[in-house]
Amino acid sequence: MTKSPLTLHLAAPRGFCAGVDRAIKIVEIAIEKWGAPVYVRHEIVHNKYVVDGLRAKGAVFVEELDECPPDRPVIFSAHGVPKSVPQAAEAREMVYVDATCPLVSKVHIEAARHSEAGLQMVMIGHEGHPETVGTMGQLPEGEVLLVETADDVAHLTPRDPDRLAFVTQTTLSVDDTADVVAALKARFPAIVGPHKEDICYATTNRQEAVKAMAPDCDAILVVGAPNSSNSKRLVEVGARAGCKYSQLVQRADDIDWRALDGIRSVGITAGASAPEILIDEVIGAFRDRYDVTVNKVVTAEENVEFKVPRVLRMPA
Ligand code: 2E6
Ligand code: F3S
Repeated sequence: MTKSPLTLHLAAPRGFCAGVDRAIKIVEIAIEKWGAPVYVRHEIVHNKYVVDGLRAKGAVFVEELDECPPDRPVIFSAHGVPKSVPQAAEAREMVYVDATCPLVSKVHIEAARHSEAGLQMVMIGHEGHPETVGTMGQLPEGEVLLVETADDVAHLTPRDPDRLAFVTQTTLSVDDTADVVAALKARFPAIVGPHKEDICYATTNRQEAVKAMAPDCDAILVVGAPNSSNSKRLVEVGARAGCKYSQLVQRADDIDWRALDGIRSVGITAGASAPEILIDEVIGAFRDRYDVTVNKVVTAEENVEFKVPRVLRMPA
Protein backbone atom coordinates (compact mmCIF):
# COMPACT_ATOMS: atom_id res chain seq x y z
CA MET A 1 0.00 0.00 0.00
CA THR A 2 1.34 3.45 -0.84
CA LYS A 3 1.66 5.83 2.05
CA SER A 4 0.08 9.30 2.01
CA PRO A 5 2.49 12.24 2.05
CA LEU A 6 2.82 14.09 5.38
CA THR A 7 4.96 17.03 6.45
CA LEU A 8 6.27 16.81 10.00
CA HIS A 9 7.21 20.21 11.38
CA LEU A 10 9.70 19.68 14.21
CA ALA A 11 9.86 22.58 16.65
CA ALA A 12 13.25 23.66 17.95
CA PRO A 13 13.94 24.26 20.74
CA ARG A 14 11.94 21.38 22.23
CA GLY A 15 12.42 18.83 24.99
CA PHE A 16 14.98 18.85 27.79
CA CYS A 17 16.04 22.17 29.29
CA ALA A 18 19.22 22.78 31.31
CA GLY A 19 17.42 22.43 34.66
CA VAL A 20 15.96 19.04 33.75
CA ASP A 21 19.26 17.79 32.40
CA ARG A 22 20.97 18.83 35.65
CA ALA A 23 18.28 17.30 37.90
CA ILE A 24 18.47 13.90 36.16
CA LYS A 25 22.30 13.96 36.33
CA ILE A 26 22.07 14.72 40.06
CA VAL A 27 20.07 11.53 40.67
CA GLU A 28 22.35 9.42 38.46
CA ILE A 29 25.56 10.70 40.07
CA ALA A 30 24.07 10.36 43.57
CA ILE A 31 23.32 6.68 42.92
CA GLU A 32 26.88 6.16 41.61
CA LYS A 33 28.34 7.96 44.63
CA TRP A 34 26.24 6.57 47.46
CA GLY A 35 24.81 3.39 45.95
CA ALA A 36 21.12 2.43 45.88
CA PRO A 37 18.67 3.29 47.18
CA VAL A 38 18.75 7.06 46.83
CA TYR A 39 15.43 8.68 47.72
CA VAL A 40 13.87 11.41 45.58
CA ARG A 41 11.18 13.68 46.98
CA HIS A 42 8.55 14.03 44.22
CA GLU A 43 9.11 13.05 40.57
CA ILE A 44 12.55 14.51 39.78
CA VAL A 45 10.91 15.97 36.64
CA HIS A 46 7.37 15.35 35.47
CA ASN A 47 7.98 12.43 33.13
CA LYS A 48 7.13 8.77 33.69
CA TYR A 49 9.79 7.46 31.30
CA VAL A 50 12.50 9.42 33.12
CA VAL A 51 11.21 8.40 36.55
CA ASP A 52 10.91 4.71 35.58
CA GLY A 53 14.46 4.78 34.18
CA LEU A 54 15.90 6.23 37.38
CA ARG A 55 13.86 3.83 39.51
CA ALA A 56 15.46 0.95 37.58
CA LYS A 57 18.88 2.38 38.52
CA GLY A 58 18.03 2.53 42.23
CA ALA A 59 16.04 5.72 42.89
CA VAL A 60 13.03 5.50 45.21
CA PHE A 61 10.40 8.17 44.63
CA VAL A 62 8.35 9.47 47.56
CA GLU A 63 6.09 12.49 48.01
CA GLU A 64 7.16 13.55 51.50
CA LEU A 65 10.43 13.60 53.41
CA ASP A 66 9.05 11.51 56.28
CA GLU A 67 8.72 8.57 53.87
CA CYS A 68 12.55 8.46 53.63
CA PRO A 69 14.74 6.59 56.10
CA PRO A 70 17.09 9.04 57.86
CA ASP A 71 20.22 7.10 56.87
CA ARG A 72 19.81 7.33 53.06
CA PRO A 73 20.46 10.38 50.85
CA VAL A 74 17.45 12.29 49.55
CA ILE A 75 17.20 14.54 46.51
CA PHE A 76 14.68 17.36 46.14
CA SER A 77 13.01 17.59 42.71
CA ALA A 78 13.73 20.24 40.05
CA HIS A 79 10.51 22.09 40.94
CA GLY A 80 11.81 23.29 44.31
CA VAL A 81 10.65 22.74 47.88
CA PRO A 82 9.30 24.88 50.72
CA LYS A 83 11.98 26.06 53.17
CA SER A 84 10.57 23.66 55.77
CA VAL A 85 11.79 20.64 53.74
CA PRO A 86 15.60 21.19 53.93
CA GLN A 87 15.06 22.35 57.52
CA ALA A 88 13.39 19.02 58.36
CA ALA A 89 16.17 17.11 56.56
CA GLU A 90 18.77 18.96 58.64
CA ALA A 91 16.86 18.28 61.84
CA ARG A 92 16.93 14.55 60.96
CA GLU A 93 20.66 14.86 60.07
CA MET A 94 19.96 13.51 56.57
CA VAL A 95 22.26 13.84 53.58
CA TYR A 96 20.29 15.80 50.99
CA VAL A 97 20.96 17.26 47.55
CA ASP A 98 18.77 20.01 46.18
CA ALA A 99 18.01 19.49 42.45
CA THR A 100 15.84 22.63 42.31
CA CYS A 101 16.46 24.31 38.95
CA PRO A 102 18.75 27.33 39.50
CA LEU A 103 16.14 29.47 37.71
CA VAL A 104 13.54 28.43 40.31
CA SER A 105 16.01 29.08 43.14
CA LYS A 106 16.51 32.57 41.71
CA VAL A 107 12.77 33.20 42.14
CA HIS A 108 12.94 31.88 45.74
CA ILE A 109 15.71 34.39 46.47
CA GLU A 110 13.73 37.23 44.86
CA ALA A 111 10.67 36.45 47.01
CA ALA A 112 12.73 36.35 50.21
CA ARG A 113 14.55 39.60 49.31
CA HIS A 114 11.31 41.53 48.65
CA SER A 115 9.79 40.20 51.84
CA GLU A 116 12.85 41.23 53.89
CA ALA A 117 12.46 44.73 52.37
CA GLY A 118 8.96 44.82 53.88
CA LEU A 119 6.94 44.10 50.73
CA GLN A 120 4.10 41.59 50.73
CA MET A 121 4.51 38.99 47.99
CA VAL A 122 2.04 38.04 45.28
CA MET A 123 2.76 34.80 43.42
CA ILE A 124 1.39 34.22 39.92
CA GLY A 125 1.14 30.45 39.56
CA HIS A 126 -1.03 27.36 39.56
CA GLU A 127 -2.46 26.39 42.93
CA GLY A 128 -1.05 23.11 44.24
CA HIS A 129 1.71 22.82 41.61
CA PRO A 130 4.93 21.81 43.39
CA GLU A 131 6.84 24.83 42.10
CA THR A 132 4.17 27.20 43.39
CA VAL A 133 4.05 25.35 46.72
CA GLY A 134 7.86 25.55 46.93
CA THR A 135 8.12 29.24 46.07
CA MET A 136 5.26 30.25 48.39
CA GLY A 137 6.88 28.08 51.06
CA GLN A 138 9.98 30.30 51.11
CA LEU A 139 7.95 32.59 53.37
CA PRO A 140 5.76 31.80 56.37
CA GLU A 141 2.34 30.26 55.73
CA GLY A 142 -0.23 32.86 54.63
CA GLU A 143 2.41 35.48 53.74
CA VAL A 144 2.21 35.04 49.95
CA LEU A 145 -0.97 35.87 48.04
CA LEU A 146 -1.65 33.57 45.08
CA VAL A 147 -3.21 34.67 41.79
CA GLU A 148 -3.86 32.31 38.89
CA THR A 149 -5.73 34.57 36.46
CA ALA A 150 -6.20 38.26 35.70
CA ASP A 151 -9.68 37.99 37.24
CA ASP A 152 -8.18 36.88 40.57
CA VAL A 153 -6.41 40.24 40.90
CA ALA A 154 -9.69 42.04 41.72
CA HIS A 155 -10.17 39.79 44.78
CA LEU A 156 -6.76 40.39 46.38
CA THR A 157 -6.81 41.93 49.85
CA PRO A 158 -3.21 42.99 50.55
CA ARG A 159 -2.07 44.50 53.88
CA ASP A 160 -0.90 47.65 52.10
CA PRO A 161 -1.65 48.12 48.37
CA ASP A 162 1.43 50.35 48.03
CA ARG A 163 3.88 47.78 49.47
CA LEU A 164 3.61 44.77 47.15
CA ALA A 165 5.93 42.73 44.93
CA PHE A 166 5.28 39.80 42.63
CA VAL A 167 7.04 36.67 41.41
CA THR A 168 5.82 33.98 39.01
CA GLN A 169 6.06 30.27 38.31
CA THR A 170 8.69 29.63 35.60
CA THR A 171 6.49 27.55 33.29
CA LEU A 172 3.44 29.75 32.72
CA SER A 173 1.93 30.89 29.44
CA VAL A 174 3.87 34.01 28.41
CA ASP A 175 0.71 35.64 27.01
CA ASP A 176 -1.62 34.82 29.93
CA THR A 177 0.99 36.00 32.40
CA ALA A 178 1.36 39.33 30.59
CA ASP A 179 -2.38 39.85 31.18
CA VAL A 180 -2.10 39.00 34.89
CA VAL A 181 0.89 41.33 35.33
CA ALA A 182 -1.01 44.11 33.51
CA ALA A 183 -4.00 43.60 35.86
CA LEU A 184 -1.69 43.73 38.91
CA LYS A 185 -0.01 46.93 37.68
CA ALA A 186 -3.37 48.52 36.88
CA ARG A 187 -4.74 47.85 40.38
CA PHE A 188 -1.45 48.31 42.30
CA PRO A 189 0.69 50.82 40.37
CA ALA A 190 3.47 50.65 42.99
CA ILE A 191 3.90 46.88 42.74
CA VAL A 192 7.52 45.79 42.31
CA GLY A 193 8.53 42.84 40.11
CA PRO A 194 10.93 41.43 37.58
CA HIS A 195 11.37 43.17 34.21
CA LYS A 196 8.48 41.07 32.74
CA GLU A 197 7.90 37.91 34.81
CA ASP A 198 9.97 34.92 35.98
CA ILE A 199 9.11 32.59 33.08
CA CYS A 200 12.35 30.83 32.14
CA TYR A 201 14.19 30.87 28.82
CA ALA A 202 13.17 27.26 28.05
CA THR A 203 9.44 27.87 28.56
CA THR A 204 9.58 31.06 26.48
CA ASN A 205 11.55 29.48 23.63
CA ARG A 206 9.34 26.37 23.40
CA GLN A 207 6.18 28.52 23.28
CA GLU A 208 7.72 30.74 20.56
CA ALA A 209 8.58 27.72 18.40
CA VAL A 210 5.02 26.36 18.67
CA LYS A 211 3.59 29.76 17.71
CA ALA A 212 5.84 29.86 14.65
CA MET A 213 4.81 26.43 13.35
CA ALA A 214 1.11 26.39 14.36
CA PRO A 215 -0.29 28.20 11.28
CA ASP A 216 1.25 25.49 9.05
CA CYS A 217 -0.01 22.52 11.09
CA ASP A 218 -3.26 20.55 10.70
CA ALA A 219 -2.40 19.03 14.08
CA ILE A 220 0.14 19.59 16.84
CA LEU A 221 1.37 16.88 19.18
CA VAL A 222 3.20 17.87 22.35
CA VAL A 223 5.22 15.06 23.89
CA GLY A 224 4.86 15.47 27.64
CA ALA A 225 3.14 14.35 30.81
CA PRO A 226 -0.34 15.35 32.03
CA ASN A 227 1.22 16.77 35.23
CA SER A 228 3.82 18.82 33.35
CA SER A 229 2.84 22.47 33.50
CA ASN A 230 5.16 23.63 30.72
CA SER A 231 3.98 20.82 28.41
CA LYS A 232 0.30 21.64 28.96
CA ARG A 233 1.01 25.29 28.18
CA LEU A 234 2.50 24.23 24.82
CA VAL A 235 -0.77 22.46 23.94
CA GLU A 236 -2.72 25.66 24.75
CA VAL A 237 -0.30 27.84 22.78
CA GLY A 238 -0.71 25.57 19.74
CA ALA A 239 -4.51 25.77 19.93
CA ARG A 240 -4.51 29.53 20.44
CA ALA A 241 -2.12 30.07 17.57
CA GLY A 242 -4.77 28.59 15.30
CA CYS A 243 -4.16 24.85 15.19
CA LYS A 244 -7.49 22.99 15.33
CA TYR A 245 -6.09 19.81 16.91
CA SER A 246 -3.47 20.35 19.62
CA GLN A 247 -2.88 17.35 21.88
CA LEU A 248 -0.59 16.11 24.63
CA VAL A 249 0.85 12.61 24.16
CA GLN A 250 3.12 10.80 26.60
CA ARG A 251 4.47 8.58 23.84
CA ALA A 252 3.57 7.05 20.45
CA ASP A 253 0.96 4.71 21.93
CA ASP A 254 -1.18 7.71 22.92
CA ILE A 255 -1.59 9.01 19.37
CA ASP A 256 -5.23 8.91 18.24
CA TRP A 257 -4.70 7.96 14.59
CA ARG A 258 -8.39 8.20 13.76
CA ALA A 259 -8.47 11.84 14.88
CA LEU A 260 -5.56 12.49 12.49
CA ASP A 261 -7.32 10.99 9.48
CA GLY A 262 -6.87 13.13 6.35
CA ILE A 263 -4.21 15.47 7.77
CA ARG A 264 -1.28 16.64 5.61
CA SER A 265 0.93 18.32 8.22
CA VAL A 266 1.71 17.70 11.89
CA GLY A 267 3.77 19.84 14.25
CA ILE A 268 5.76 18.02 16.90
CA THR A 269 7.27 19.50 20.01
CA ALA A 270 8.04 18.34 23.54
CA GLY A 271 7.90 19.78 27.03
CA ALA A 272 11.08 20.52 28.96
CA SER A 273 10.85 17.22 30.84
CA ALA A 274 10.30 14.92 27.80
CA PRO A 275 13.33 12.93 26.61
CA GLU A 276 14.29 12.98 22.91
CA ILE A 277 13.89 9.16 22.70
CA LEU A 278 10.11 9.62 23.08
CA ILE A 279 10.07 12.26 20.34
CA ASP A 280 11.99 9.86 18.09
CA GLU A 281 9.42 7.19 18.91
CA VAL A 282 6.57 9.52 17.84
CA ILE A 283 8.39 10.46 14.62
CA GLY A 284 8.98 6.76 13.95
CA ALA A 285 5.26 6.01 14.38
CA PHE A 286 4.47 8.63 11.70
CA ARG A 287 7.14 7.21 9.36
CA ASP A 288 5.51 3.78 9.71
CA ARG A 289 2.17 5.16 8.45
CA TYR A 290 3.03 8.08 6.16
CA ASP A 291 5.54 9.14 3.54
CA VAL A 292 7.15 11.74 5.82
CA THR A 293 8.98 14.93 4.87
CA VAL A 294 10.63 16.62 7.86
CA ASN A 295 10.76 20.41 8.20
CA LYS A 296 12.66 21.89 11.15
CA VAL A 297 11.13 25.06 12.61
CA VAL A 298 14.02 26.70 14.46
CA THR A 299 13.22 29.88 16.35
CA ALA A 300 16.11 30.00 18.85
CA GLU A 301 19.44 28.37 19.72
CA GLU A 302 19.98 27.29 23.32
CA ASN A 303 23.34 26.84 25.01
CA VAL A 304 22.44 27.02 28.71
CA GLU A 305 24.12 24.49 31.02
CA PHE A 306 23.98 24.18 34.79
CA LYS A 307 26.63 22.43 36.88
CA VAL A 308 25.60 19.79 39.40
CA PRO A 309 26.12 20.76 43.08
CA ARG A 310 29.71 20.63 44.30
CA VAL A 311 29.12 17.65 46.61
CA LEU A 312 28.51 15.53 43.49
CA ARG A 313 31.58 16.88 41.67
CA MET A 314 33.94 15.68 44.40
CA PRO A 315 35.46 12.18 44.29
CA ALA A 316 33.54 9.64 46.42
C1 2E6 B 1 11.22 22.49 37.32
C2 2E6 B 1 10.73 23.73 37.08
C3 2E6 B 1 10.19 23.96 35.88
O1 2E6 B 1 5.25 20.92 35.66
P1 2E6 B 1 6.50 21.63 35.25
O2 2E6 B 1 6.48 22.13 33.86
O3 2E6 B 1 6.86 22.72 36.24
O4 2E6 B 1 7.71 20.60 35.43
P2 2E6 B 1 8.36 19.57 34.44
O5 2E6 B 1 9.09 18.58 35.28
O6 2E6 B 1 7.41 19.05 33.45
O7 2E6 B 1 9.40 20.45 33.63
C4 2E6 B 1 10.63 20.83 34.07
C5 2E6 B 1 10.63 21.83 35.15
C6 2E6 B 1 11.17 21.52 36.34
N1 2E6 B 1 10.14 23.02 34.94
FE1 F3S C 1 14.45 25.33 34.95
FE2 F3S C 1 12.91 26.31 33.13
FE3 F3S C 1 13.69 23.90 32.91
S1 F3S C 1 12.83 26.73 35.29
S2 F3S C 1 13.89 23.17 34.98
S3 F3S C 1 15.02 25.72 32.86
S4 F3S C 1 11.69 24.63 32.35
